[in-house]
Amino acid sequence: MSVLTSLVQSGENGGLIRKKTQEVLRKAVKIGSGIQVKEGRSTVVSLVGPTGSGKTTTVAKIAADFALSRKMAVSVITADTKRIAAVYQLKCYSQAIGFALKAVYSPQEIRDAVRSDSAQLILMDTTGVNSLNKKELDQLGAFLSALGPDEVYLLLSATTGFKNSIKTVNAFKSLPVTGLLFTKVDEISTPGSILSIAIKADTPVCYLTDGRSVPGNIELADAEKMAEWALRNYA
Ligand SMILES: Nc1nc2c(ncn2[C@@H]2O[C@H](COP(=O)(O)OP(=O)(O)OP(=O)(O)O)[C@@H](O)[C@H]2O)c(=O)[nH]1
Ligand SMILES: [Mg+2]
Repeated sequence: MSVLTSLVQSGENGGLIRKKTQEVLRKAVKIGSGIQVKEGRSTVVSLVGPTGSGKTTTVAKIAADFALSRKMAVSVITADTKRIAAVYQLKCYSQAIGFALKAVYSPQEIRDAVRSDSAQLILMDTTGVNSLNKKELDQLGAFLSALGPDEVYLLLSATTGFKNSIKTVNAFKSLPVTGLLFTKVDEISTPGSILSIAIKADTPVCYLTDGRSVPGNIELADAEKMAEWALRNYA
């Protein structure tokens, strides 16, 4: 039995210790406010991350939230033109949800696409990056420089685990990441590891996703809830 388990289970004091521990954890994790749409100009947000971390699905979820629930003009730019069917995947969502979609092949095309786009929210999907590959990271960096984003969210799959997630966070430090977005939270039984990653990364957590449904299965990060998760196994 771990020290924490025995403490939170220690008779009358257990509840108090649990409450205090939760409070410490809640204060230790940074939480971002999520996308704040600007007045009078487009707000530009890019999702980046390792291959298969959920970037395209999450772009569609965010696009659906802003276009359908908030009735805003949304457009999506995809810089993922290498993988077979990558553009097709977004095209299906764009038709179902009703957002404009543009594929770009170079940093110059990104500049032109943003300049000629008047949508309230512009989202950019990107190619999955192998964080051990500096060339791929540099290429992504060039695309982000051309985009000039307000926010860049690094997507981490909750299934990846602490060590590899921190390696990814460190590798992406060369890019202008403004927040973390954890995906696939529904696939793990110990979501407390997310809290450890967030605290170690010292970067605000903005959103969590917990399923494959589009629209839906995305919510703003909540420190209270995350701290509660961390202690779930110490009931
Ligand atoms: N369970 C679960 N699956 C998810 C979630 N988000 C995405 N997925 C699934 O994860 C897989 C990969 O999602 P994509 O959105 O294609 O990931 P990606 O990062 O765009 O992948 P690449 O473009 O190949 O790098 C798909 O099968 C999605 O349905 C989530 O929150 N929970
Ligand atoms: Mg993708």
